[in-house]
Amino acid sequence: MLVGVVGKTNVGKSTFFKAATLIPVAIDDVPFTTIKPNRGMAAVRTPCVCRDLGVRDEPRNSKCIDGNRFVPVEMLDVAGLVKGAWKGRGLGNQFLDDLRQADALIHVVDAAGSTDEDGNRVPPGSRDPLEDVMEIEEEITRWIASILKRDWEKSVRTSETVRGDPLVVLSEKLAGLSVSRGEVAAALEKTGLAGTRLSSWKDEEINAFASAIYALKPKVIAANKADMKEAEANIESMRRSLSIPVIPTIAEAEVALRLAANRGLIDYLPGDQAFKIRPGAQLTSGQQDALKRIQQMLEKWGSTGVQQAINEVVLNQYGAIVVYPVEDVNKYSDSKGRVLPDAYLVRSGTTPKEFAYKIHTDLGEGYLYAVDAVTKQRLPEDKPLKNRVIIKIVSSK
Ligand SMILES: Nc1nc2c(ncn2[C@@H]2O[C@H](COP(=O)(O)OP(=O)(O)O)[C@@H](O)[C@H]2O)c(=O)[nH]1
Ligand SMILES: [Mg+2]
Repeated sequence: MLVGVVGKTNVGKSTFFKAATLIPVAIDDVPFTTIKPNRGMAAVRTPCVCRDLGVRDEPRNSKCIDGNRFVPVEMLDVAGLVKGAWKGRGLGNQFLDDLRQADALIHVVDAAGSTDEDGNRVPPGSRDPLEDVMEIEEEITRWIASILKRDWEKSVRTSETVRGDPLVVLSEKLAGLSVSRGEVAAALEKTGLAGTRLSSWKDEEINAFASAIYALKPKVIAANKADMKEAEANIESMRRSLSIPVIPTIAEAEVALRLAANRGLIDYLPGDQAFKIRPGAQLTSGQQDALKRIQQMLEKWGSTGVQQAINEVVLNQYGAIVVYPVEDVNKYSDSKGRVLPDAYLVRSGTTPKEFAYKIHTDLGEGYLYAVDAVTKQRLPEDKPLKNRVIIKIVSSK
């Protein structure tokens, strides 16, 4: 799965991305610093099954620290969207095209209101971040509508050949946007357009449908720059007005904490509510001051919010579960004896057979049956997997 980090310029997208992946990327005040999309691996933090089972694991595709399994998820840092992007303004459609592949979105806003609509610096408090939320939603919705409107007459004709059912035609048009047929059906229901003929659709119907499609995209708002005093009131007002989760974030502080932890100066895991300076850590007075300030922010907000935003969008909004495939159901290990080597994120509803295909086409094609390693019971091939299941797949290939 792929999480896209979207938002206006200068709100802290690249800082968020760097914090989440700790890949050094260009961080700058200049608009369009991030011209090429950056891809990296972030992680979801989940309680590892190793503690429940009382085993010592040896992760390969993921990390387990103090009983926390960090499961990888791909992340894309997209350059700042600007108003009119859907018409090709700024780097326009390039941003939007990058977003096609995203299964879920983290929409970063400047909660302190310190950047204007084009991402230029303004005194904190002068911009209402709610407007940024609305504008980006508007851009993405218009963009979806513009894709639908391409070759509209042809789509209408094609839809008539499939008994006027728009579902097939619309699904095909949106297939490149990581929008499933089920989502198209849900958007048709929600807008009351199910069962109508495309030939009867005007701009209004197309726009309403595009908006419903965007509403289905799993997303959260990362209310960034929460360290600035102007942010608090804006966060409250966004929470009142929006139906999606608003998570206060301090991306800059998360970068500092992860770097300090990587250098062995502090004990800190992404998502923690506090950190500890390690005994004997050599800190400059500047570092000490910075850590003190960060400590105060953590006390105020509970965390830097970066890990929380990733977890929220992947686990709760997208609905991912964690699955641990193994070879040996007694040792919970792979063929080389590594205990609980891998953890995968898949969307809830995924069946054992679908999961087999996700790991390897051969495993899916040769699928015979699957076993729950804990209960040793066979799992029905068409029943959704449960979160944190440890599964052995038996395949003829
Ligand atoms: N106060 C504050 N500033 C931040 C935070 N995160 C990023 N910034 C600053 O915001 C500016 C833009 O950051 P950048 O990540 O390049 O934004 P992007 O254009 O959205 O990718 C930089 O000056 C960052 O240092 C934060 O959590 N708090
Ligand atoms: Mg950037």
